[in-house]
Amino acid sequence: MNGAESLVETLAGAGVEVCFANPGTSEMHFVAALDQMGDMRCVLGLFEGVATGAADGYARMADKPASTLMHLGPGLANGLANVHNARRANTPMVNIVGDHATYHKEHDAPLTSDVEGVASAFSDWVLTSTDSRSVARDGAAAVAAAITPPGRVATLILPADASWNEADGPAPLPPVAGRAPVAPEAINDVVRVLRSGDPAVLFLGGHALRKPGLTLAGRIAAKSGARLLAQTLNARVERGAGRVAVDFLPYPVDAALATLADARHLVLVGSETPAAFFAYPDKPSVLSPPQCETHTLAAPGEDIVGVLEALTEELGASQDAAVQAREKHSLPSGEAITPEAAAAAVGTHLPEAAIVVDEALSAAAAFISRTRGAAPHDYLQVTGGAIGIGLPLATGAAVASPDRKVVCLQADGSAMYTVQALWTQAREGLDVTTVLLNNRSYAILKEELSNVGGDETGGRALDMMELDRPSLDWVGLARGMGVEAGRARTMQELERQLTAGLRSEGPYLIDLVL
Ligand SMILES: Cc1ncc(C[n+]2csc(CCOP(=O)(O)OP(=O)(O)O)c2C)c(N)n1
Repeated sequence: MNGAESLVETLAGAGVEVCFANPGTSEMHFVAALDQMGDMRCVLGLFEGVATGAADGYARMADKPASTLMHLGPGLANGLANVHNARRANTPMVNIVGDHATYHKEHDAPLTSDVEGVASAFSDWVLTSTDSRSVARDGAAAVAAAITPPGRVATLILPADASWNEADGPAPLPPVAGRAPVAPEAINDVVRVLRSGDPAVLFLGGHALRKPGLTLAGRIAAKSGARLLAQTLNARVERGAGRVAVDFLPYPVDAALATLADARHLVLVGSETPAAFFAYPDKPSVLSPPQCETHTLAAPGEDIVGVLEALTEELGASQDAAVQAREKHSLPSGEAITPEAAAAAVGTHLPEAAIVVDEALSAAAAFISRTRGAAPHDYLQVTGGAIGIGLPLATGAAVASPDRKVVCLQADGSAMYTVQALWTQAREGLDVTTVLLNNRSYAILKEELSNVGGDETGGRALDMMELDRPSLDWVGLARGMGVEAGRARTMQELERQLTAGLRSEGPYLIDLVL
């Protein structure tokens, strides 16, 4: 057995079932090992950002890591924006990055770079295997690092000779610490706050937004009068009819400030202290008001559900909160499609147990609001604000959840970063309906231009935000990659296209002309 084979067997033995890959020469032994070992599904992405975004989507739904396979420093660099998003989602991820053979590095061949340097900026754990006999142990350590709560990015760099030289065999997964229990003092502090009658917000993130956590948070809110609020961008929220409803902190600074204006206490439950996405002239960076005290009930890696259980007991909060009612929107019969009307149609027709991927950007608020009372679904967002994740995230989510419909709400500019994901969806026959929000512009940047005081700008600046010269043929692009597609210019056409897309069991793209 060589080093690469020992690695594949180690990963598979540790529960890593899928590898999202874009390989090169230095990874050929790993690729060959995938074939020989046969325990791992290998999914090809035609750009590394597709592989990393798909690994993120997979892990968000499967609750365990996928591996990626990338080609030296440049391959990894191509994938990093979505590694960043994954890290911000606390996604467990195992990146395998091939490198030159150890003895070849000194020759400074064209693909030589500081791979550890490239990896370090976006990984929680980085290691270069020194030789073939340590590869299995290193691989097991990488999986252990990735699944350490709340979920981390581990990058293992694999020199070619560590791949092809003789190894001893696979290595077992070392022990991994579970979620740490919360200190009783933190619980007591929050009990005191919630009993005080002061206006309090339970600010939810991570597993607090899955059904068991939300149900408990709902009871605590019902008993204490505290308000529930989720982070602006979340890895995965279980929402829709029958679930405890939770609003997301809005993205625009003024709206976020207004949402938190009357809070006297902000209780972090698996979330981070809310900060503005960007600084703006004359606006604060911190979104909670000055008189508001922040209390950490549970850090993202702590036992969030356990502490919510303890808190419900302490407060005697045994009554379930009211749950979200099913909402069906009356669909406007007018001709033009607006983001709001499109969102109402999607919310009304969303199938039960769908996975919704939201890279809708300027239309996101409309979709969040109109899917609130949709059939129960999971909602996945762009956690790190690096665009170009929607199509890959949907791809990975569909690989993880073959029995569920994935609906990808995809802004057009962002789609173009990783459009190759459509080809992977076709190749793998994935059940993804993409609603492509074709507004032919970087619309959100136009808003941002005026937010930073750039109202006076002229045509040249605005031209950097227009995608209409030439306009993109989305139906043609999708079909060119093997994905069925149709165009909707009116609400009637959208309804027809939604029916076709949701009925299809493979990938389908709706070019929604806004
Ligand atoms: C990796 C990365 N590059 C650039 C940006 C800056 N950026 C934010 S939004 C945006 C344009 C988004 O346009 P589109 O996806 O069409 O959505 P719309 O604003 O039209 O709704 C850009 C370029 C970013 N957030 N991430």
